[in-house]
Amino acid sequence: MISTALKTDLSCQLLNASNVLILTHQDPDFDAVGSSLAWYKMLTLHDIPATIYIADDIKNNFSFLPNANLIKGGMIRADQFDTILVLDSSDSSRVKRWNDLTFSEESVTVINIDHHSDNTGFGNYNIVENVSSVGELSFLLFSDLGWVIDEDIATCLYCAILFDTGGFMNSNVTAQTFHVCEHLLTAGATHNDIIETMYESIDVTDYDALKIMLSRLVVTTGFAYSTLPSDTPSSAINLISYIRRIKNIEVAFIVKETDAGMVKVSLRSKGNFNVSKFAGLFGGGGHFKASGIKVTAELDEFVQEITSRLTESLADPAFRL
Ligand SMILES: [Mn+2]
Repeated sequence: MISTALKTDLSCQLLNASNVLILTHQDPDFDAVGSSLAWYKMLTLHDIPATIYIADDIKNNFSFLPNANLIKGGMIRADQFDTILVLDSSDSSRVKRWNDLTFSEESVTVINIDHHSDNTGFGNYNIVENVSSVGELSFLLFSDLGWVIDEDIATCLYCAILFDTGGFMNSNVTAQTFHVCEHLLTAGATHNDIIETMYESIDVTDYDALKIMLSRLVVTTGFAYSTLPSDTPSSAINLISYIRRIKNIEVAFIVKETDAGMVKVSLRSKGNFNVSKFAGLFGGGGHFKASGIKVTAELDEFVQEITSRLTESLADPAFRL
């Protein structure tokens, strides 16, 4: 529960802000971008100037979201803003180019709104709740503050929730999630259009990565994984969901080799194994059932290490609820 005092402080800070910078995590997903656009529109409706800055080259699959064309990329100086709103990021280090923003901590107020259990509380205000998505959390804040949700905001928040719940299939879905979605559909989000745009508009080249992933799939006791070499084309498809659906496994993961001698790992848990804690062994983190790792390593060596540590950890009760 967010305290009334915190909500009052938040609305005071935002309503008195002269210029708000909205940021989110690197490699942004629909929760990150949808929530950013929802906050942008809500602040604009309150005559609060706001800018969304995302340093990544974001894929055009977000382009159907209202105002997505206004997202700024490239470089930005943060000293023209008095408030920085960071969404869906467990730590400021998750924001690409955070250190290049060059602002003075005395003159800028940082508001951290997130739903990751390992959030470091890096903001001057920290609103961190264990809900499905920042989309859901943003709706709760808007409605508590009496801020009316228009059709654009409803669409953005609905996409955010839909994505982070895996189309309402993930364990983070609660009765409250559906309650929030009921309000968003009433406010003008269109379920059928959003489903078609997000899930039934796959570019056939996106299947190239899926073919590679499936051809390298390994299923073993307790877990299944695949590896993607650095020349694998990027894909808008949620590849790991294909692995997670295999029966009799507790953990699914994908190790992706990146160009700079690094590997990126996405992990999912189906049972009571804590993949956030496991990712922590490699300096990663995230949620209990969904986490990530990014380290400098060679692909094959890393796969050997992570599979042997996962076998050990699956047998260790310390990694379970
Ligand atoms: Mn999220």
